[in-house]
Order: sequence, then C-alpha cells, then structure tokens
Amino acid sequence: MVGMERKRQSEEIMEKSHDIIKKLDRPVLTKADVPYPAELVFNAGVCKLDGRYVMVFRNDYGAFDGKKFEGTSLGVAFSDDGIKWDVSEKLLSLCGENPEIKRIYDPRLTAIEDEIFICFACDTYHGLMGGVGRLHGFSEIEILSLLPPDNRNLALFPEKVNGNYVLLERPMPVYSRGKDRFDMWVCESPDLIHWGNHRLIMGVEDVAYADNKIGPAAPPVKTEKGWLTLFHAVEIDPSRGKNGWEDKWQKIYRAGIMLLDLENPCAIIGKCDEPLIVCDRDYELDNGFRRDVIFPGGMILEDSGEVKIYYGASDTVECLATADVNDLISICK
Ligand code: BMA
Repeated sequence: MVGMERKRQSEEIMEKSHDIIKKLDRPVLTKADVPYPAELVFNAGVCKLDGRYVMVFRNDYGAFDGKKFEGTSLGVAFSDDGIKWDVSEKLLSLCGENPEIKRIYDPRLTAIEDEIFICFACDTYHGLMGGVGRLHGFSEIEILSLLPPDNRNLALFPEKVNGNYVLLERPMPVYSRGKDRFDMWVCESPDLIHWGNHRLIMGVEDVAYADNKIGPAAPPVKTEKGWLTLFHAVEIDPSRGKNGWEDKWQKIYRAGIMLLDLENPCAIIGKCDEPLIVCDRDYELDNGFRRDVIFPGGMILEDSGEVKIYYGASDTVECLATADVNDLISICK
C-alpha cells in the first residue's frame, strides 16, 4: 500500500476515502439529537423494516473519569429517509436479569421477515462476549445466544444460507497470534442458539492496511455477485501519543469491503485492496473521544442501487456515506 505511508509521515497530507464513496457533509446523529443524557453517540446498527429505517446506537453518558464515561446504554431512533432521525425517549434494555452482564454495546441490526435481530458486544464479569438477540417492541432485547469469551463484533446475515443462519464473528485469541492480532471468522446455526462450523474467513495479514486486528462490520448485503461485506481494519501508528480525550490512542480504524460467495460465505470472491472509508473530516479526525476511527455497523441496499453505510466516527458521532452497489461490487477484484 503505497498510499498508507503518506499520512503517518506527515499529518498535513491527508488520506482519502475511495473515489466511489460520498460522505454526508455532517454526522447523521450526534448527542445534540438525543433527548436524554448523552456524550458519545456512535457505532450504530441500522436496518430497514416496512420502508422505515430503524437505528440502535451506542450512547456513552455521564461523567468522564479520564479513561471512560460513567455508563453505556443503547438508544433507538427512527427515520423515513435514513438521514433525518427521531430519537425515541425509550432506551433498549435486556429482558430479565443477567447478573453476569456488565454492559452491552456496538449493536448491529438484521431484519429477517418481520423481525429485527440484534448482535451486540457484551462485557461480562468473566470476559467479552458477543450476543445475538431478538428485539421486542423497540424496548427489550431477548438474548438468544452468547458466544464464549473473548469474542465480539458479531453480524448476522439477513437470510439463511443452505438452511442455516450465518454469523460473522471475531474471536480474540491471546496466546497464539500476538497482541491484538484478531481475525475474521464465520459460524452457523439452525436456530440462532446453537452455533458451530466456525471457519476463518480472513486474517489480519490478508489486509494490506492492517497490522493489528480486523473484524466484521455491518451485516452483509445480498447482491447478484455475492454477499457485499464490510469489515474494519486496524493499523497502529506508534508515533502518536495523546489524542482526543485519551492519554494515548495509536490505532487507526478504516473500513474495507469484500464479496463473499453466496453459497459459501467463508469464501472470498473479491476484495478491494484499498480502504473504502477513512477519516478525512474534522469531526472524524479531531475533537472526538478518540481520533482516526471509522467503525461501520449498518449497510442498507436501496431499490435505486444506492448503498447507505452507517459508521461511528472517532467513537463520538454517527455518520453516513453512500456508494452505488455496482461500484462497490466492481472494486472487489
Ligand atoms: C473497539 C471497540 C469499539 C470502538 C473501537 C475504536 O475495540 O471498543 O467500540 O469503536 O474499538 O475505539
């Protein structure tokens, strides 16, 4: 990747998102849109059901102790056009008590028939888990399954493949691969409860702009050519120290895209060698909790062929970029 050297050598030379990407000229949701205490509004999942867009976003709120905010909740928003959002007064919560769970965050939504399923990251007293649940009335999550620790960044495909539900996942091996060297996997289930047939899709070493970890982003979108699949890819910039509100933040998160085989979703049939979306706006680069973070969690294919990509920027705001579906397919070589 020739282009990657430029930015880190000099902050003045900015890298650019792929030419086919159009970013909205402002974040699509910020704390100013939220009718309850909110500081960081980001990493949302988005789906479309009966013509209406539904978003579940992460909200970190309360006092900042120098490292993190007091709490994390999941907010819900609705939209008729995917751009202007109305945030519900009601937060999402889990059905019933689960004393093992500390917090849930980074939701991804998948509409299947007339139901919405949610994947989420889950901090528990015995490790990080990935959860799959069903939404009830936009207010409660019924947990269907929790993948064993450490694992997160789950994203559920919008339909069964060869009779089974399919889930992207990102296990976090700590002994065998090196620090934070995490890869992208897939598994399947007959009932969204029992998961098996775990297979590697792609390793960190397969992404030219990653030297740290990679992970699933939004639930894949079905096209004639394959499953259009976003992922995030992390590179470390050791020259950086303090950034945003954190003492030290050296990671650069970019979004990448690939096509997976329709019948065999662990087979990559095309991948773009360049990053798809990078931080190149002031609200993505500076003044956030972190900087240099693009974290996509939602992708919608419109009848017009436009693809809406929702991404958290610098762990502070939620943003929207669009591209034509055929352009996205054609850059996956
Ligand atoms: C990951 C998660 C995300 C976050 C990202 C970048 O490890 O914690 O919630 O957006 O880091 O900070």
